[in-house]
Amino acid sequence: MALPTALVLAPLPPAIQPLLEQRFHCLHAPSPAALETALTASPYPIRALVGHGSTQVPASLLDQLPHLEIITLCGVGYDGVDLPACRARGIRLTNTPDVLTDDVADIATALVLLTSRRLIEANRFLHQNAWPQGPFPLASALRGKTAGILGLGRIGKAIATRLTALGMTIAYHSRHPQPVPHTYPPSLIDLATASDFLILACPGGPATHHLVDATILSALGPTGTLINIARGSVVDEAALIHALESNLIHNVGLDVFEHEPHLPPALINHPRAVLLPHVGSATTETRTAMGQLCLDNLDAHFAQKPLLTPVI
Ligand code: 8YV
Repeated sequence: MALPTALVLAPLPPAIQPLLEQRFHCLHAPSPAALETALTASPYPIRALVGHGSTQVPASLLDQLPHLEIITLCGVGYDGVDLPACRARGIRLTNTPDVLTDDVADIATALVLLTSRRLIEANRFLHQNAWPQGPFPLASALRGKTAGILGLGRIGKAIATRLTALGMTIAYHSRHPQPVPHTYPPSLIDLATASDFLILACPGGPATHHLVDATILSALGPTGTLINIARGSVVDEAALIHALESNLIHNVGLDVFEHEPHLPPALINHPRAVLLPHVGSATTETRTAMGQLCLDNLDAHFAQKPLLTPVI
């Protein structure tokens, strides 16, 4: 029997992709041109779509996939997928929560430490052999400082656990208060005002687009640090650059950006910007577990069994 056809907008991790190729006739489409070719040249109906947390699946693409049954994303985010359009077409969607929680929370914690203790500058200081000219300047301690977490889901809670262990006080704001031993400022601006570190761990998408704007950055204040491990779309990047350059905030630690993989030069060149290339879940162990979860969801779907991690 012919293998079902899967449109692969982003390959699964190296350990898993070969297993996908054994189960599906894979049409690889990493670019718009390749997608156009795949859509016109495929003699077989495309029944599955594989992507990652930032993959864009608009209704216009779904219109070109009349036989699509399931979208499986190698990532916890699914903000690029048109959920109402999927629901209207009866298309199922899966993501990969839980398996990446610890790694992403580790990166958020690393960014807090890198920014508070100025460790990137300290590393650069030695690579420039500047130590003989004098000591590296003092940085700031974490204990007693307030970490304000926007979005207290699995990742937000894991970040809170780590920062509590480092002696920080935790505040959070999310859609609803939760039964946790942390303060709950009633709005994002109240959270920013109360925070030394404002840490973004909320979903991406239209509901959070540019949630962190000039007003929020001004409330965070001239000694404040913005940490983003959520989605670049949550922050008005132009306002962030202005706040950095005008010393309205102290510094930033960013793993996500509005237009990945392209960053504005003003951010690239700013000495108080600690920047990472969206590596929150980027370990061999975690990405392999994410890829396996994608495969298991696809296997379950085509075997008419319950999905492991359904979104819809
Ligand atoms: C990406 C992420 O999916 O989980 C998410 O939503 O943003 C990342 O883990 C990853 O970079 C690609 O798999």
